[in-house]
Amino acid sequence: MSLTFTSAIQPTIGHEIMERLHLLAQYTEQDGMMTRTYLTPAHRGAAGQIAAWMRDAGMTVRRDAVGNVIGRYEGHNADASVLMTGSHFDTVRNGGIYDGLLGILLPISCIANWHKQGLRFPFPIEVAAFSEEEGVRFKAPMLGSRAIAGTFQQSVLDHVDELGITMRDAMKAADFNPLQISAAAAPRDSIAAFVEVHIEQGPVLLNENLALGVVTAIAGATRYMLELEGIAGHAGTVPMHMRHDAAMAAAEFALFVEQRCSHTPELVGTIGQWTVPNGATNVIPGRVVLSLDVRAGDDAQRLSATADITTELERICTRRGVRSTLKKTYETSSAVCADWLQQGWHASLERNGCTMRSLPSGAGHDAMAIASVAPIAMLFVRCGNGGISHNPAETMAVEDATLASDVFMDFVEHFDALNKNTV
Ligand code: HGY
Ligand code: MN
Ligand code: MN
Repeated sequence: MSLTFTSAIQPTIGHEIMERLHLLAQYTEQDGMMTRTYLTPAHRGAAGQIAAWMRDAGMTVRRDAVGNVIGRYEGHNADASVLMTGSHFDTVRNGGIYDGLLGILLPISCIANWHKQGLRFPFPIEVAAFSEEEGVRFKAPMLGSRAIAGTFQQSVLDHVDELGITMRDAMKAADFNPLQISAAAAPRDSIAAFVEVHIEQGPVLLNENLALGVVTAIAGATRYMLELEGIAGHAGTVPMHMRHDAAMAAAEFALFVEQRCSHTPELVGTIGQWTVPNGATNVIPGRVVLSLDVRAGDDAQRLSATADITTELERICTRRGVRSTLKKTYETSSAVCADWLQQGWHASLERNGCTMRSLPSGAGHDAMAIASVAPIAMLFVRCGNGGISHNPAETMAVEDATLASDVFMDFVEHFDALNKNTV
């Protein structure tokens, strides 16, 4: 869909970003909804379009072994540590078109703006379009940014998708070499800083009528896949007290997760997937497969909650005569944003007439993965529709895209001085 501009409206950088966000949305694997999972044809199409926009903006483009698309805008000193920015271009199923993509397209449009002016910096800038962050297809998130951080776990290559295809085979089918993943890691100390622009995915900025905010820390998370095995049986003949009903065990477990996570600020627990394989109306569920996602800004809170939840799971299963198999698929500590980078964002907000607002991120981001090899910071952009995200109703305003671009360009234009002040 291309946005038509009346002569009255002067196209801004925000208009270009919004138009491209809508153009990229055509690369989906489910008609009528935004679903772009790792290494599907839709994913490949989006990667090609992003690479083309990077080249048009004066960048050289490379793809690494896990499919990250990395645009490089050379500076005056090619040996200087790089200022890296970027985000992910995969989506959840039936998600929004801004999550991740804003953090790729906004820097590309800003670099195109500098390129038009022939402006270069003392350092190179890299825009990383991370190939996989949501963890939808292979149940392990942040595969792209972990590869660059050098923390990719080889065991994930054996994870299978819903068709039983391993990540390893999916990579080979897409002409990527799993044996080359370790070569994707950024050389030590090669990244001066990683800064990510992302929609807030929450209501804080919207409720305070603020367009932008600076992230203080990103909540840590633990994810599991849980299989409950009871005894399938005839729905009409097995008395209630004689059942080993896997779905009822799951229901009691789910209500405990909700109760345990409801009394601590910033502690959340979510069962996002819940299936009764081969279930039928007239069969007592013998098997249930669930996902569990527990997060908190404070790592001790999260670990205390996961300990209580796993203890309660054993109690429920013992009492109901149901077997459980709990597999941790992901765990990451909370990541703190570097003070000096936060100050840099605040200075750019102030120079652009914005109110200073700091806030934590309950959502996970690629910045958490890169935090193991470089100082990180994030700029949040207001969401509309109550701040909803991971939902087709996700939205943001073109004016906020323009303001975020102005602040991002200001931040980069002042980065060299900022970086020098830290040595
Ligand atoms: O799950 C998250 O927080 C992120 O959207 N991947
Ligand atoms: Mn997301
Ligand atoms: Mn995201």
